[in-house]
Amino acid sequence: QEAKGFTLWFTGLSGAGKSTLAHLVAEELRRRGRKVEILDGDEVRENLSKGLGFSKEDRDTNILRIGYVARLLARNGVIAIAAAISPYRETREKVREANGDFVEVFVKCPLEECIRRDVKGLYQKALKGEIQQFTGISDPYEEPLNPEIVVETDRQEPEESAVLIISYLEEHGYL
Ligand code: GGZ
Repeated sequence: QEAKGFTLWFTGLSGAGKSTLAHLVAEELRRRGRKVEILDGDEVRENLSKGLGFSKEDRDTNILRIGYVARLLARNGVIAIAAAISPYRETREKVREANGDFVEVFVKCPLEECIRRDVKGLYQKALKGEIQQFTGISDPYEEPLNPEIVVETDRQEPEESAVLIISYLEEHGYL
């Protein structure tokens, strides 16, 4: 009997560490013989969501598309890992309802730390007004109220956060 798929959903600010964690967790899950796909916001936006912007409507469309693909994968035994800002609580909840087995990971990092890291230089541009509707600067981020898992990337190494996530999955019968 094939292992059951599910949706592992990373939400958090740009630069909080969603992609890094998604890849670390994916690596460990594959090591355990599981099938995994990563749906990363900025990659999805080059393919499935090409042409979408950052209005609430476009972000919601992006998130519902990612949720839909994750659903198709999960029902075929794949662990679908989504890593997208997904700033709107209600939209994340819609995906949760639609997908069933859904584990929300809040990748928590203070805005100040994301600005300090500024891996891609986007925060500087947003602060100067060169990018509009930038999450955390000029656009909202609604923190999850009851995420299954919270990792604090300004206080934990990525490896520690990954271990917490894997442990949660083990303890709750996903692995
Ligand atoms: C937020 C933006 C924006 C604006 C470009 N707001 O850290 P990154 O660079 O690589 O990831 C961010 C990505 C956000 O795409 P998502 O699909 O995750 O967003 S959402 O879930 O809200 O649909 C960031 C970059 O695109 N980026 N402009 N205005 N992030």
